[in-house]
Amino acid sequence: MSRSEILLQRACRVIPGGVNSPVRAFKSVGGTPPFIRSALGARVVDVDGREYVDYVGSWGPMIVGHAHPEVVEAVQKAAASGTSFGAPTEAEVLLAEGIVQQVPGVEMVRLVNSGTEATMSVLRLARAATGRDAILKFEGCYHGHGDSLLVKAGSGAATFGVPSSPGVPGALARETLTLPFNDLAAAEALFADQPGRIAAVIVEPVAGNMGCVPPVPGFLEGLRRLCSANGALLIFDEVMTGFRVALGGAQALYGITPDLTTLGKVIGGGLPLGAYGGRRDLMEQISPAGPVYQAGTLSGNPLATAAGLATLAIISRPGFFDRLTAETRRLGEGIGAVLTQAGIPHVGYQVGGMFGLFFTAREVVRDFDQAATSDLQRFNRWFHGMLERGIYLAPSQYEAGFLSSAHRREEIDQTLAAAREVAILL
Ligand code: HOZ
Repeated sequence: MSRSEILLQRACRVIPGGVNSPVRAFKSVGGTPPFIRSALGARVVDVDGREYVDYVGSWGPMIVGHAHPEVVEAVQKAAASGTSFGAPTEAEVLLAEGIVQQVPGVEMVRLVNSGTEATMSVLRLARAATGRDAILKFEGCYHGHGDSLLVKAGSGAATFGVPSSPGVPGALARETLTLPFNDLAAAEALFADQPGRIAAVIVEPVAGNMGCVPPVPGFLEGLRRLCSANGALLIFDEVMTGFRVALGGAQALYGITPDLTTLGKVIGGGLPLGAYGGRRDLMEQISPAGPVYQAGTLSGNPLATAAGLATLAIISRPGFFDRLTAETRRLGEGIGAVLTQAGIPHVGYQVGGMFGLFFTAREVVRDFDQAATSDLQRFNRWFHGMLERGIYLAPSQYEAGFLSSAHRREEIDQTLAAAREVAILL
């Protein structure tokens, strides 16, 4: 028995499913997840000493690679000065200023501890600011595990076939309206049908929790227009895309400014940190500036802000995103060419430093139903074939992959060599 198998058995006795977040389990692909011992740059090493090129990147945050010396030094320095004060710090101000400077729609920002906290909090604000209760989200978009948002969510919920979780009060779920991603006509019809009811539209501007699905031209622009015309707020959930598809996130990449934005992952540089921000008049309604309550003992803590600041400093350097985008494209197109040569139907997308691959005979994937046409058996063979060859991909067809600046020619060539071997077994 491997050490990972032994640890999983022990874990399952004391942790539900043996993992602290469902997507880490190999439930849908079968087998035992490698328990990770350490990581450096683009590679992780498991407790059995096996090394993998890592395209999970802690599900997005590790954009400068694991244990980047500048991030490690910043965290060590911060830790030596105390790990939490429950009082304001200079680092919080610096990080907030950095976010405001880079993200077009963010004039003020509140730091929290996770993406889920950010999305839960931003919905409360949107409801308070509009005096309306209903929200519109898109099928297959995942906005964390808050009650209002765990309806037709992608990611783990889609992987495990849980469209909406038990325990979500029906009254709340009824206030969550859902439509297919990229379907602007449906959103127009819904607004026409329910005037004055919708507080906010929340969307992943590039869907990254049903695989990676970019917006079709006009979709985000149309949502912007619809929200403005109907007194609803447009929320971009950029927990995944923020500081990942471009320095200013998807809103900078596509030139659409939402009213509110949620952030997470990259801004914490691998430590727990999320944020929500947006128009000043809205954010000034947050307590103690305004009446909308939201709080957190560890919010903006010194370790997370140190890691976030160090990471933002690195990714702000000239050429960072050009190179990351080019390498991600080289990987995605390289895998695409290998699969085409092997006669395997597929659709692949890359945006900035994220990518997706669907084993489907469709020509395009635009929404969750189309993503769900993927051949899951083939995905499983792909996943395990790559893992056996030292390539660590997310264990679900419905997840995106992530590159870091530590992924160099060597890692990508190794990945493509593995893909060539696996493609003929699919
Ligand atoms: N958005 C990530 C998965 N799609 C979150 C990772 C997690 O849930 O653990």
